[in-house]
Amino acid sequence: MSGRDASSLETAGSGPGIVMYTTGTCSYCWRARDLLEHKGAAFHEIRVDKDVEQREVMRQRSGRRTVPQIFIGEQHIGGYDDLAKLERTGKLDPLLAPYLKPA
Ligand SMILES: N[C@@H](CCC(=O)N[C@@H](CS)C(=O)NCC(=O)O)C(=O)O
Repeated sequence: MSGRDASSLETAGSGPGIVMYTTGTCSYCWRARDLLEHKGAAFHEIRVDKDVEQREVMRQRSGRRTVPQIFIGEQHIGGYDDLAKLERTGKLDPLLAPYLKPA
């Protein structure tokens, strides 16, 4: 396993941040990226199509094989559908609050 798995992606004072495992050609990844950008959230993207070790890290962490897989802090959110459901039900904003980019 590489030394730069997501658990090492600390940002000052805010834990591991938002991590999204993606590939370059995945439409669900584009939608998830758009939603997080629209919200003004800072996130780190890990391209598992370019890094097979990170694909394995994603599988181990999430128990899933599809992309995207999104983590907010230590919490596994799931894919785009799961992210969108949080948004629809008003639960996303509180989760993103610690990770908003400065205005
Ligand atoms: N319901 C999932 C669907 C994700 C999905 O189907 N992703 C495709 C790429 S766009 C994928 O990973 N396909 C590979 C596979 O199914 O193993 C979500 O909303 O994230």
